[in-house]
Amino acid sequence: MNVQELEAKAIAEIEAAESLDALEKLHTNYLGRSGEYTTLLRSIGSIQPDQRKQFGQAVNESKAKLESLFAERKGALGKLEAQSKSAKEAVDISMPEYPHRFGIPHVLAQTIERIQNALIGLGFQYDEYPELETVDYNFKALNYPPDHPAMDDQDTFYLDDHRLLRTQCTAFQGRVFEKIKPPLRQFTIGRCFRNEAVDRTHNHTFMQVDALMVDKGVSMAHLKGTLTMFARQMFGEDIEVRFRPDYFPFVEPGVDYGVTNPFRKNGQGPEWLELGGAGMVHPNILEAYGIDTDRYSGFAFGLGVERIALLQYGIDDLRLFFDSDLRFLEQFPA
Ligand code: FA5
Repeated sequence: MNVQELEAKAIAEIEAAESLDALEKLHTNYLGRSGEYTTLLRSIGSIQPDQRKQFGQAVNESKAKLESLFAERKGALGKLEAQSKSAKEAVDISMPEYPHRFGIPHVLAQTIERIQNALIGLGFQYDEYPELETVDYNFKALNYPPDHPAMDDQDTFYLDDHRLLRTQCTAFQGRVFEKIKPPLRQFTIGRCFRNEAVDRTHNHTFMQVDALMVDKGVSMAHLKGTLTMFARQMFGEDIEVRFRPDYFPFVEPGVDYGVTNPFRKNGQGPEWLELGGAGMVHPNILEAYGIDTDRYSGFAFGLGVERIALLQYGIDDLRLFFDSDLRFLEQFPA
């Protein structure tokens, strides 16, 4: 190949090079130490002596021409590559951002907050108590005679002979009496556990709100007044309350507490719904904690939190609260 042919081939390839890498390789192939131009120069021995000078000059001029062509092409390709790199890395600020998903409090958490606000408004103080309780606080301190059948209604999960998962928040009473002297107004909300056949209104794990008030001259009238005010705050002014005699070992007298069903239409659905139990604190309990029953008396009540939520929202199955189904939960924005 003579100089002209080699140069023409090199120019065509330089112009066709599409990247700086490819161009670099071409440079080595043609102008590198063992490139095509070096090979061509070495062939000078086979040229007629009087033509050697001219040959040498032609090769060197061609090399110089190629060098400047390489430099030119290198500049152009460098620019192109920089442009496409920044185009690839560019942030498109006109793109809409991903929508944020904000959580909402669970419907039961909303009900709990309303219960807390209502009772705090009535002068009660809130605190939390253990779910894993002793048999003593859950039953014995609450005036259950040993082996009394009332305990059978509240079968639960025992860890051993002395510890169980509490069956009722009423278990908080012994702990309150041990640390607070009357006058006192305390309440708690928390999980309770029972060995229970699960249905629309019963679960093995559920929540109760329990309250306890002890002061001078506390009577059944205070209990009824408190639970009437509570019902109005939770369900509205039109609600009616009902108290019927009932038995719990820790109250005397004891009542069950129900409210009118706000979702009853045209005689459909139950007229009254039971929310829980209540009564005057049994004197045996006050005496066991050294409280003078000639001066002090008290009332207590314990209500189902899920039952309150069912009533507030007109839901007919408490199992929905535990299913974590967003289609249900999203219906209760805070
Ligand atoms: C009690 O647990 C008493 N400790 C209430 C009490 C407190 C009476 C203070 C007197 C003084 P009872 O077992 O009826 O009572 O339960 C009270 C309420 O808890 C029920 O009315 C119901 O609303 C709720 N409850 C009870 N068991 C379940 C359950 N398995 N699932 C959902 N809610 C329940």
